[in-house]
Amino acid sequence: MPSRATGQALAALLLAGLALSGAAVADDAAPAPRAALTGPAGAPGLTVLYHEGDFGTVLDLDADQPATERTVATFALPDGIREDYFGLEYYGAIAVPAEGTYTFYTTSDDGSRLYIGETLVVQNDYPHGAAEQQGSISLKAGRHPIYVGYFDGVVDQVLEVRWSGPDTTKSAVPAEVLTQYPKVVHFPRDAVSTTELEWPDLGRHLTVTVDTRDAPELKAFHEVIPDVLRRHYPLMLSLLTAEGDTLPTQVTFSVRPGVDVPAYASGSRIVLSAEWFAGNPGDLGCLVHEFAHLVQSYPRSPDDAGWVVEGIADYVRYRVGADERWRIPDSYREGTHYTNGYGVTAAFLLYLERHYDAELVTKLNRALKSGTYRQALFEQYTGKPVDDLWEEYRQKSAGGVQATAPRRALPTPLARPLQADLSAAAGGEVWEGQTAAARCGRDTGRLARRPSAACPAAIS
Ligand SMILES: [Ca+2]
Ligand SMILES: [Ca+2]
Ligand SMILES: [Zn+2]
Repeated sequence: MPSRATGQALAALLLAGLALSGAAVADDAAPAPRAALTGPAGAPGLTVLYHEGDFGTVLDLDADQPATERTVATFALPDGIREDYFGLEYYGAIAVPAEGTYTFYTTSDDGSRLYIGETLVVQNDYPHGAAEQQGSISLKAGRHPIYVGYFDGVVDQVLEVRWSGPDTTKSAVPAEVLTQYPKVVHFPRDAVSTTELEWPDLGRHLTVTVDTRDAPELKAFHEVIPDVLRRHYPLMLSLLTAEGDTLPTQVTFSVRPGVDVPAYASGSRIVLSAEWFAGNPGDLGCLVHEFAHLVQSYPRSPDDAGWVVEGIADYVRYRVGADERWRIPDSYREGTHYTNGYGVTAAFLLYLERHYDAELVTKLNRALKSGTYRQALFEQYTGKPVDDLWEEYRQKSAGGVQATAPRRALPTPLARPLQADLSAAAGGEVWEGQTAAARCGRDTGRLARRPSAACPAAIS
């Protein structure tokens, strides 16, 4: 069992992380142009390392043993490589004709990253279809180390590298400006941690991998995330599982920049938005919501069940209470409907458990797991159609009836001091159910929506 001291240490770690990220953001002075390399230029061309494997990010390439190493003229997919599941690392030096700001562009399918020296200039990493990203850097005239890492998973493979500058319009980087030079880019290998969690009395174990290679400001998550699961997984199991269920034994949390929802679950991976969690490091309930999807792992849910799936995930989030600032509606809110999912549905489910069937969510969860869920089950379990139940909830709670049931007590005493510190760190903001819905990508909100990353699709 973690001690109270551990909780305070975690809070301190998180606060240290916040201070770090604050310092990084504040440093917005225009940097001096990067100094050029000295000494004689190397032979023409670039070195390219060819890797074979199922890489989810360019960051995986540095630690992998390449299959081949050769010299190529410029950035183009070389001959003799496979069509899927490979990676390439190009490195050398690029000669810029005059001092100034240069913009680099990569178009890639799947991910790519471009560095000048050890500075990340183009972040276009992670699995995706052909897409262009760009970035700029101020350079002195002369040669500068350049590195482009690229990987392809499946389907199409595309890599194009362009640049533009004071006297150069946007065009492919030509072979004439490229010469050989050693690789200077290496990725952190200590930013991926694996924690083995065990609950001997439950006969359960879980391997938790946390990857913050692209979010150094969130390194406290290597302790925070396993701690959230260590404390809350038993209650999640009691809410969502029965004897004989197949349960996740491994989960990877990847913190990535450029994810336009706060988090989503896909397979055994939970992808967290680096920007969201840098601003909201105490949003531990979001981790619970996403991990609930892994425990749910419903087979094929009917198309009209998405709201129940998301409602149950937020019901679990509420019952677990990992984040005390997060609230679900405590009464009907004008304009909401039970099919909204998330906190709105969670509050409705709590109302139904209080007034009709204390085991309602357990039963709905079992039906979803066994592929027998249908909306008529609400009537079977409560004696009333779901629309009638909602109308009743709407009218009663307009009269002040509270919908919420008491939360289960937190399993350890460390939650409160930790949460108090986290709340203070994030400005004491209180998140509510409606906002939480936006935060899973289903509704408009602070972050743009991306239906493909929405929770129901990701877990189906
Ligand atoms: Ca391919
Ligand atoms: Ca591809
Ligand atoms: Zn969700």
